[in-house]
Formats: sequence, C-alpha cells, structure tokens
Amino acid sequence: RTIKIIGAPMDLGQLRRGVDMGPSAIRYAGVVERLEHLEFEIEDLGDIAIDRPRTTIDEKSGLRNLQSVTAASELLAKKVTEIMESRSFPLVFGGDHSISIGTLAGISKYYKNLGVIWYDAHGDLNTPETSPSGNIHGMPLAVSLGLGEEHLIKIGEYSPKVKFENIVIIGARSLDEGEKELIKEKGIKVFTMHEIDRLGMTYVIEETIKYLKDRTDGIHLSVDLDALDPIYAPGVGTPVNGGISYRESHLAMELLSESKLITSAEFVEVNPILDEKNKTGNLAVELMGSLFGEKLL
Ligand code: DIR
Ligand code: MN
Ligand code: MN
Ligand code: MN
Repeated sequence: RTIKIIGAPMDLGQLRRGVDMGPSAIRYAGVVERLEHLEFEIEDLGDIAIDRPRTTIDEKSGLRNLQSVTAASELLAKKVTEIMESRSFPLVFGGDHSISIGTLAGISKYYKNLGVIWYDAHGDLNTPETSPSGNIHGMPLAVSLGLGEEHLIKIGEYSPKVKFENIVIIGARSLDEGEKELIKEKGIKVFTMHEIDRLGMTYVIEETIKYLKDRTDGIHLSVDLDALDPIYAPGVGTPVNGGISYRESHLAMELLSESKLITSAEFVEVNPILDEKNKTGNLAVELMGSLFGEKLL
C-alpha cells in the first residue's frame, strides 16, 4: 500500500503565524523514514502553494482571508483527488485546521458515507454567525456538513461532504455556544474529556468504531494536535489545558490501526514557532507511527 503525503502550509485560517511551517516541522521530525520502516511505500508530493499572509476581511461574511483559504482549499482538494485516483492513502500535513475543508472535498466524493473522526480540543463547528473569532480554522467541520460560508461549502462543487450521523468528535473541552447548540440539535456524537476520563480511551475508541463501522464505507481521521494536553503538544496556536495524554493518544492510534478502518488522515495545527524543540512535530510523527501499525513486539 502506498501512502502519499501532501503538505498544506496554511496559516491564514487563524491569527498566529508559524503554523505554515507545520509540514516542514513534521518532515524534519522524520516522518518519511518512520513510515518507510513499516510496510508502506511513501511518496512525498511536497506542499501546495498558499498566499502570503496579508489579512483581509470578507465584507459579506466577516471571515478573515476568505479568498486565500478558498483558493488553497480548491488546490488541496485537487491534489487529494489525484491521490485518491491513484488508489493511495492520502496523508495531509497542516497548516491550520481550515485545510480540512480541502482534504474532505478531495476525499468524500469517493465514498457513499464517509465517516470522520475529529480528534480535537475544539468542535470546529462554527459558522460565520456563531464564530466568536472570524477564524476559518474554527469552521471546517461545519463547512463539511454543509453549514457556513457559501464559497467554502461549494469547494469541490458538491455539498455536504459528510453527514451529521457519520462524525465523531474526540477530546472536546472548548466549545462555543453555537457549537453546543448544533451538537444537541443534530445529535452529533462527541466524546468530551469527561467521557475519556470516565470511560477510558479504550472504551471511547471501541464505541467510536462500533458507531461508525456499519454506517460508513471509509473513515477519515483528522488529528488537531491541540487535542493533546499542551504538556505534550505545546506547539499549537490555541492550547487548552486538561487534554488527552501522550499514552492515551498512542493507544487511540493503535486501536484505530488494529481496526483497519482508517482510509485517510491529516495532522494539523503544528506550529514550530510556538514549540519547544519541535516537540509537537515529533509527537505527530510518533502518533503516525502508531496509526500505521508500529508495535514494540
Ligand atoms: C474557536 C477556536 N472555537 C474558534 N477554534 C479552534 O475560533 O472558532 N479550533 N482553535 O481548533
Ligand atoms: Mn481544530
Ligand atoms: Mn483545536
Ligand atoms: Mn489554531
């Protein structure tokens, strides 16, 4: 099986510069070598082009850098489509989480019922109406569900990319009011930190798999490194205390690996400028090791 890597050095979906260096930080941490040790062919397709930072505010929606994010999402969707056409496993490196809009646009048309696991401290379920920040990285899951700014929704020329009942959010501990309402209204499956603490990560992943297995024909894993506690992942733009531990995260990736259900993945929000010695880039690579089948014995 071939894994094809594409980097999306996007930092326009939020306000902290430096997350555009995420793909470099992950490569520097040795991702290609790490995955080559497993039974995979790795092809690194390089990075897509992203506009230089120059903050614009869209008049109609109030969104920051809407045009640049839209253009980058179209470009990423095309690249990911090429990977899908070659029947390889798409592995995308961010960049901030707005890149998911393009990733999912490129992937979802190949499935009748794509499942999505959203490993994140946040819900990323905001729309221009509910967003307290105007930052598009807080919106990609909503956009993929068909909610929010019209140009973003239409990327890839179809919508929605994902159905409400096919997503599972894991690690949530910071949700905005509008996001909470949407979760309740649509009955979106969420394992907050409370459930992880109370039930344990094994149960949470087993339930996630049970929930998604029969209703989906492929599962995309979107890992926002801020899902982990900032002790382990300090190099992120919006850290939130009380996060998932290093060991729980490895366990989660190992259980997902064993399930053999993950068909695409992305690792986002690695910001080496805010980091300590590329801790977060290294962590991302270690987690990919577990996700792709690394075992001690
Ligand atoms: C916040 C932060 N909910 C927003 N979102 C982040 O701006 O919409 N998502 N950081 O990963
Ligand atoms: Mn996120
Ligand atoms: Mn987040
Ligand atoms: Mn961020």
